[in-house]
Amino acid sequence: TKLPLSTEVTLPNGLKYEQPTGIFINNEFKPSISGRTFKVENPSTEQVVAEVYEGDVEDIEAAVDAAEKAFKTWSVLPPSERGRLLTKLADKIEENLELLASIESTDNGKAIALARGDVALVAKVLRYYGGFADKITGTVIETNDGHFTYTRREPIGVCGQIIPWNFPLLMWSWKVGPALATGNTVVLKTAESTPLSALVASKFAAEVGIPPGVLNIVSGYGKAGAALSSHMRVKKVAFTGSTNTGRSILRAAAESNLKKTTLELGGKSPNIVFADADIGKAIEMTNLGIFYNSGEVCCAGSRIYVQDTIYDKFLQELKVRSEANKVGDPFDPETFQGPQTSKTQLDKILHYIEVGKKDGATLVTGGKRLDRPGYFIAPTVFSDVKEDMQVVKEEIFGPVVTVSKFSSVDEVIELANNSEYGLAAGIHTQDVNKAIDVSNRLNAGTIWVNTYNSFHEAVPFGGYGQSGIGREMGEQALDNYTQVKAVRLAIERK
Ligand code: TXE
Repeated sequence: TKLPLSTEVTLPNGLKYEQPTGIFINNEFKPSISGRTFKVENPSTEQVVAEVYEGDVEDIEAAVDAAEKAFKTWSVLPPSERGRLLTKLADKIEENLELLASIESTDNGKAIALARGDVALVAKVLRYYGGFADKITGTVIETNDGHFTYTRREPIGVCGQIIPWNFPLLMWSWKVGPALATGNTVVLKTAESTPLSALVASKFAAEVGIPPGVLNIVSGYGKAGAALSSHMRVKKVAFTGSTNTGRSILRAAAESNLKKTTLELGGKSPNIVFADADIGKAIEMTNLGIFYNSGEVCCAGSRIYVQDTIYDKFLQELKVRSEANKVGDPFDPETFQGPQTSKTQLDKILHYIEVGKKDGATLVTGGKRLDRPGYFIAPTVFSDVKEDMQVVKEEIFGPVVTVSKFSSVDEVIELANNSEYGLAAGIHTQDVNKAIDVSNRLNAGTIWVNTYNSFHEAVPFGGYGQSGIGREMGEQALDNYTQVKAVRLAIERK
């Protein structure tokens, strides 16, 4: 029997809604061409929430056809009209905040309070880029050589976008907002473990009047993503996910049509606590830095460096603080940490915990799966680590942090920068001079001083080193989705 194109879902908090299940092309949900489907699991209960159609190469083809056709009209629409539609979509997302947040908590497993924050930021991102739509301008360049010269910033064409499962709807907005504002059209592939919210939000996009073919969504696995990154008619690809997959996307882009590529990849971000920090606040922010979103954050502060004179006290307080994090049902308003998003992620993290123990790190707290259904892991802190241990070098992407000791500023900068990644870094100090000096010397795309995981739609985000290429959010993201044309007119004096 064929899967219906919409199914009624009752979420764990009792909310009922209609979940679209199809591939979203030309503002319509359709079965995948192969007819194949896959099941979506609630990681808190290990139960199936819904089933959706699985897109593959041929669905990507159909979506690219639709996006290419829509580009002809969308790209030349008065920009304010594109802005108006994005703003309307932002309003619609906000009106449905509770539903979308509940879907995120069910599908990804994140605590409901965090999910509400995600969806609120989704609306802000769309509104921010909606506001930019009619403010994208070229320049006139005075060359004083008998020419009139100006530039235009033009959209690129069909954009392929591939997103992960840790912030399903937020990643959707970071990709879709700037692409649509600048006049591009989109084929977006969601992550196989979290396809639900993007389908609902895309239905809203159609409802507010975004024309058919402008935004197309394909649920599916890596193969569908690979079809996008190697597609000859996709002119730009944007990806968030693992560094390895990022590499294969860049390779596919190079081997196909040299499509413009932006990548937002992994990290192993240092979080530095100086002896002159407000220790209470530093504990809050290092705790939040790693355990926020169950540690499934690309910029998680997964390496804590503490100055030697406060090290013992800090470690003891962090142990107490992390043990106070409420881990459990994401719909409990008190919950801070939900389950890991999938069995695969759970197993990967538990493996790293074993490796850390075997390598001789001291397990200060946590280190185990909770004895209940769902993929829950106790907040885990390692101390007595060596810099070359796997748990210090590699991205674990879970609630696992290492704590090391340092004595001088120069030493901690060397330790912090000793990573192939460079997504973010945290500094905790009450000395402004030190904060600025250390910020200047750290190799990271974002530096948080006396805070952590603090995002804003106007602030660019992205990585140094192998953490990625390009910046998302802020004005910078508009560069990813526009290309500059220079026009030179010879002036004849008659
Ligand atoms: O990532 P993948 P996975 C890291 C984190 C995590 C690890 C593995 O360390 O434990 O990656 O997670 C699609 N061509 N991050 O396996 O494979 C895939 O379907 C094109 C960090 O989930 O990178 C999904 O939509 N696309 C990260 C997306 O890529 C392909 C967030 C991400 O999956 C593809 C997620 C291919 N060949 C994981 N193969 C962050 N930076 O926030 C897979 N995909």
